[in-house]
Amino acid sequence: MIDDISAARDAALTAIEAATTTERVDALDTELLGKRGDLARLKARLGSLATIDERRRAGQLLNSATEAASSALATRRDELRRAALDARVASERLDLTEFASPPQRGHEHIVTQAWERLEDVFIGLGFQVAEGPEVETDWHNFEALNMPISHPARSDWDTLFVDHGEPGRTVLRTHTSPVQIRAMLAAEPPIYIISPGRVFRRDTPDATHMPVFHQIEGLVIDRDISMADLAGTIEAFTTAFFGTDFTSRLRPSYFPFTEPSAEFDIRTPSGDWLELGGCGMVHPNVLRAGGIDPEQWSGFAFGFGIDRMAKERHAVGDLREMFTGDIRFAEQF
Ligand code: FA5
Repeated sequence: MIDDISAARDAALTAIEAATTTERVDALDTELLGKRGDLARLKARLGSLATIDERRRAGQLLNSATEAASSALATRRDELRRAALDARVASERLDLTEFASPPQRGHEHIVTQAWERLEDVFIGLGFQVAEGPEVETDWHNFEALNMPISHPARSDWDTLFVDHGEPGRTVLRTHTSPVQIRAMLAAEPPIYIISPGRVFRRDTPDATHMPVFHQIEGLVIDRDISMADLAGTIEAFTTAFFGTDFTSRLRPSYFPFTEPSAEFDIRTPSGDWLELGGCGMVHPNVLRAGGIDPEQWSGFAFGFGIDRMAKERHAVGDLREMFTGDIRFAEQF
């Protein structure tokens, strides 16, 4: 009897394990646990056992076999249901990836590209990058740069004023040159800095002018610096930035904060000359305003228009095209 129960139990568990459909599990449920099932038949034979002890042992074994079969049926039913559900979910899943275009990486605007490239070129020449505020005091933007309040050269910069403090004394910086003063006041010479940034003027937009544009300032203060150092630096920069199809020239000019002063022009491969910026030897009054003794130190400074450099590098016809925000324009570069 004991052996029969064990055998019936093992056969039941093997059959349940082998069931591959829920219908088969339902059929096994009736077959094994139903009134005419194997286990029920064994139960009917319990009465034929000789002793109470034998009956008790066989009864316990039969109960545990019934429980094992019933829990195996429940487990198998669950497994099969879950597998059926997974198969349905998988078959009904919509794969939309083929309809979506792959994500595209953007890139920097050509002015930012030029800005970063300029930094790279000058860092390679040994310069450090300095920063200054876009809202400036009249003193940093003009006065310390050798343009006292009555100086006629102030009108060369069509200044935008900020309504702050004493009227007319706070400006949107018209050039990056005030960073020269800030750099001199912040550190002892030797100074080798560049400072790229945004500047503002009441200029009417045209092919080469914008009211908001970008400049890069350069300042070198050291012992025995001469105009030859300035020319050499500008030449090295022109080839590094534009390549060897471009040439540059320095043309005598006037700025209140440099003496002598020059205009820096480049010749494009098409043969046109384009003014990129001003430069010159730092005026002694500017050195003094920056707390530097002009008897001991000398230096040069320059200020170039970054937007015009980007325009030339990419042969863009009109500066205004660069700031329309039209993605079709930006994507070309
Ligand atoms: C200056 O702003 C001087 N601070 C440059 C300087 C620095 C001279 C250090 C000496 C020593 P200027 O106003 O010429 O100079 O402007 C310099 C350059 O900025 C111009 O050559 C041009 O390339 C660019 N620029 C000027 N105005 C505009 C504008 N409205 N739109 C775009 N670029 C401009």
